Amino acid sequence: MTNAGSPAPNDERLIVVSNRLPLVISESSAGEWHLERGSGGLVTAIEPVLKDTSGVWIGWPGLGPEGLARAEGFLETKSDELGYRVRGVGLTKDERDAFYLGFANQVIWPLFHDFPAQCNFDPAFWAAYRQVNEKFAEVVADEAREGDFIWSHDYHLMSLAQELRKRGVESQIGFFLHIPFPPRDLFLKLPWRQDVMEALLHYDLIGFQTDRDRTNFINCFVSLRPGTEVRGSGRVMELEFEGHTLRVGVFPISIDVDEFSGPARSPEVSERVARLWAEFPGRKMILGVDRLDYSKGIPHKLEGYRLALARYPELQSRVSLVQLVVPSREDIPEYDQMKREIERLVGQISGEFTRPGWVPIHYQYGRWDRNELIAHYRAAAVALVTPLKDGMNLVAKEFCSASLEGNGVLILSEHAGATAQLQEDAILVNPYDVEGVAEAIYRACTMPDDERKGRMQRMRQKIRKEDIYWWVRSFRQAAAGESPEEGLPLDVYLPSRI
Ligand code: GDG
Repeated sequence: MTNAGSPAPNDERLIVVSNRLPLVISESSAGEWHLERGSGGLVTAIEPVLKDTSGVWIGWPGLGPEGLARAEGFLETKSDELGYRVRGVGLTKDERDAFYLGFANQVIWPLFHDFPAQCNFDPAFWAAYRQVNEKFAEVVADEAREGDFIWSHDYHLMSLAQELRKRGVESQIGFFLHIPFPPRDLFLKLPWRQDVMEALLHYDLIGFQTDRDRTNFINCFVSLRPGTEVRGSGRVMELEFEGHTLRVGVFPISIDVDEFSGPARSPEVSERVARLWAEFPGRKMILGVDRLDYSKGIPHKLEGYRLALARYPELQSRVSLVQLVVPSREDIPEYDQMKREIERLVGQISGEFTRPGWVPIHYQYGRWDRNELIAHYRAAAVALVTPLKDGMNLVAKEFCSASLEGNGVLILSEHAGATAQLQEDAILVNPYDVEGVAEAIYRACTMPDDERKGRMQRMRQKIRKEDIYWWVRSFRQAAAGESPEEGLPLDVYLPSRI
């Protein structure tokens, strides 16, 4: 894993702070603690840096304050095994409800994903958000030493730096926003827009997924802080306001490519891929993998598929859509309504098109294990990734990395962050345009072999060039005031490329 931490910008200790720890701990009825480790590219890329710098990861371990107090000894022992320290922030059920389900997921998530009508601007949510950010800051401030670099993640922790400064922490503090940053007119709907901007100003570096998000942020910042001087261009820019300099950068997140291409090659996955192909004889598998969320545009996608089958009858019997919907935020009522709407549409497609020997849609609500997911990526002829809005969308990159035959076609929403990097070789769609989606499905399913291979090869190269290790290095370099490692040219999505 040497490529993960080197070249390190310096040997400063890294403190990572995220809403959730990369592990979940639970207590059995016999009072024994159990730990389940998280996986995924972010954890894989950050863990080696934490180990190299004797770093710490701070977050919520899924426990309340009392549970956490009882689990402290267990966490310490586990820290030795992990090779870096983990520290928990215990949250009560009320805090969790108002901070996480409330402010984070009923205010910021819908607003930043262009769904203002889904927002519940309950003032109690904002109060809880501040309070929980203070709680996180208490733990981080207790941990932080001079010379540390504190890296806070995502929309749950926008006030963290402000709370840390109040507690006298002078270390460099960086923030990465995993979700989009909204355009000015949307952000201005937030009743606490000034407070949120003020809070963000206390960071030294803010990273965004795309140039579009950064531009939105700068526009909001300048509107709310007239007199701001905007300096520079390229990957990292500077905002100067009343003597404070805030650096703002573009760092598209990615994956550890080998974590997908490696298992995709394994005998177990290869055997599963062969069985999947046998289950779809003479048919192309179109794959959709989405968390249950309105931002993922699953009903729009199903409408597009239905129209493709109706408008291009030659696709009937020749393609099948495998759609996995992964349970998420089940405590929020709107998510349950959306699930019912998805199931109604699946039923409609099945009822309209199924015939002996052919099932047009295979719908699953659940979670696959990693190898099952990778087998589907590799077996699929087409991936249908059509979020209405998405910070990046890692499924798109994972599909390309596992597409070993190199002939899969990626249909990608214009409104996913991944479009900035993959726009030349994916088939781009506006997910609101059902006819456009239907046409893209037809085009993907009838694309000549050479074209499919060329497009996929170029996308795989790009994903490898700016992988998750590049992402960690370049963010840390920018935070240390160095020029970040060169990546692909900063690309802005151009609708004319469709
Ligand atoms: C946020 C932003 C941004 C999915 N189904 C299964 C499964 N997954 C894994 C995928 C992928 C991850 O979940 C989903 O990542 P996304 O990027 O698509 O979306 P969010 O969860 O909304 O993440 C997003 C991301 O942060 C990173 O910055 O890209 O825009 O919203 O890794 O593989 N994994 C397994 N079984 C499944 O059934 N094992």
